[in-house]
Amino acid sequence: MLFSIFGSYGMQLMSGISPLFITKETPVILVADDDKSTRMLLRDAMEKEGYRVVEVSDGKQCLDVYASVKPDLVLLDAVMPIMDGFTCCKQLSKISSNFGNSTLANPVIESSLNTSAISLLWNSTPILMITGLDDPESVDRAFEAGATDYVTKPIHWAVLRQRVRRLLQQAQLYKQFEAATHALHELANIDGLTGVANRRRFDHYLNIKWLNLAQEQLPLSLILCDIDYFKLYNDKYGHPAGDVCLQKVAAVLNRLAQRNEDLVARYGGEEFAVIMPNTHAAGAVHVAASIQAGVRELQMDHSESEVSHYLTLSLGVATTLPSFEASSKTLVVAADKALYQAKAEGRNRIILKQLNC
Ligand code: GH3
Ligand code: MG
Ligand code: MG
Repeated sequence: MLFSIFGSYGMQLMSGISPLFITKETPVILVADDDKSTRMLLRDAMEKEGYRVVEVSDGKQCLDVYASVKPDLVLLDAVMPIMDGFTCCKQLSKISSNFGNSTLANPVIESSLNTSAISLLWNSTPILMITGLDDPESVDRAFEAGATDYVTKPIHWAVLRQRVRRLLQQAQLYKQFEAATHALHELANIDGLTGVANRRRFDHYLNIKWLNLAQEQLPLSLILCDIDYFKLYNDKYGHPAGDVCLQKVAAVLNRLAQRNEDLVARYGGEEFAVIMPNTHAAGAVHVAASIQAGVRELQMDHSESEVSHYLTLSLGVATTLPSFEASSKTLVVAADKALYQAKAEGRNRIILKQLNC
């Protein structure tokens, strides 16, 4: 496996230090140094290790190519014309921490695993500074600028090899950690069948929005919708077809609840919810009507239904002005009552309950 990973560099790699990390792609090293002969020596040493090398001759060029090269590690000279290594390092740290933040945006998981602290340590592509400056002030400046490690010239090649290797391993471990966190986030918050938020995420999000909107004195709307005669649908067309039906209904909801802050969730078996922050009753009923129409337009045969030849939904809509005295439960109870009434009055319809607004 390792030979296919490192391709034509495999034999040279084996003559160096032992190959420990397993990656499908050859690591890419971005070398920024204004001295051509140093760049050539670095390229030679890195290629011998099995890495791919991209060279630039100053900090500005390094920033320019960074996004397209997507290096696994940057070897950065401190003293260069146009833009020095310290300035470049600062900019690079900013860019890569912005990339990293988006992957850890979930508050539930982030707080429970304290990943934010870890991401602060390892949220970027490692930057190894190589320089003739070894006075304490320059070393401090390099780390303050965001360098991950520091070696001085003349280069001790065995040390450099080991440092590069260790930094690449750590970066890769961090990526694996991020992927695992992402998978955990999916498991904890996403409904496996339909891909929309699950009940846990629904509860969490509703509570957060309740408090935010109580503070801002803005309305909060909730739609609860339930497929009509779904038991009969399963009985007639089979459980797998019922599953496909749930996926299609979820897709309609996702398409039609368009606002940034809207959240579509699977509330229970064949019941879905849409949380709509900062939405008045009229707006919520409008969305509910478009959802009802969207499901009708799927024209999914439902020969056992007593209200239509096609699959239909009953929808309960509730709107309120959240307050710190009441809890988000009141909104759920109101939407549930509205849904119950929609069922009782004949199904395939929308009922609205407004609370205190
Ligand atoms: P109503 O119009 O009153 O809502 O009637 P209904 O038959 O839709 O409601 P009921 O609560 O009696 O039945 C719900 C059905 O939903 C029964 C259950 O098997 C089905 N169901 C719940 N979760 C799933 C699922 O994940 N997949 C499938 N295929 N069916 C599910
Ligand atoms: Mg139902
Ligand atoms: Mg039901």
